[in-house]
Amino acid sequence: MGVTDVFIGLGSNCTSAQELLFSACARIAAIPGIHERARSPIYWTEPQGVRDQPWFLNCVVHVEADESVRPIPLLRTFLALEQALGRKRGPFEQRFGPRPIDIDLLLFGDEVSDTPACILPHPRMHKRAFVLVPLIDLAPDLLLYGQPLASHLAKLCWRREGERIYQTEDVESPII
Ligand code: PH2
Ligand code: MG
Ligand code: MG
Repeated sequence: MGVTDVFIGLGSNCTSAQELLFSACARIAAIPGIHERARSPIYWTEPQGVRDQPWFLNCVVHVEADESVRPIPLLRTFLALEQALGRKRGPFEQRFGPRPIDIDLLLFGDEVSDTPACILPHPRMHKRAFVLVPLIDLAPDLLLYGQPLASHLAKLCWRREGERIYQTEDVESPII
């Protein structure tokens, strides 16, 4: 069977965002059965979904998972890591709002899943320049829904200035 290539999206818009991303990366690399392959650069990204909040730091991590790792338990581990790093979930936390850390499972090999517990590929990744740009840094040849990542990016209204990624929401196909 061998190993599976897994891509993970990380985001934070707290004052200590960079430390939180580094800390999350270290904790992900320490998960049994996971081996880190590469980290993208960290980008400053314009908030999507809820516009009126601080800019985010985002990056993508590529890990290899051995056969002992499955997507749903891995998602549970990510939730526990988010909590350990100070994330609260509950009625007072705004969907798409500010957060100390968000750890999203983007791709688990070629697996496709549409259950409430686990949607793969991540359902909004193809609409988000803050995911596609760092993912292209790591895996420029990857296909998503049979198309190159760059062709998904080309459909978005975005621009890059150095490490900054701006994205204007497309009213025809809202990101939410
Ligand atoms: N995460 C969200 C909502 N909006 N915007 C940016 N730029 N980066 C994020 O990581 C992000 C977001 C919900 O997970
Ligand atoms: Mg997210
Ligand atoms: Mg999340």
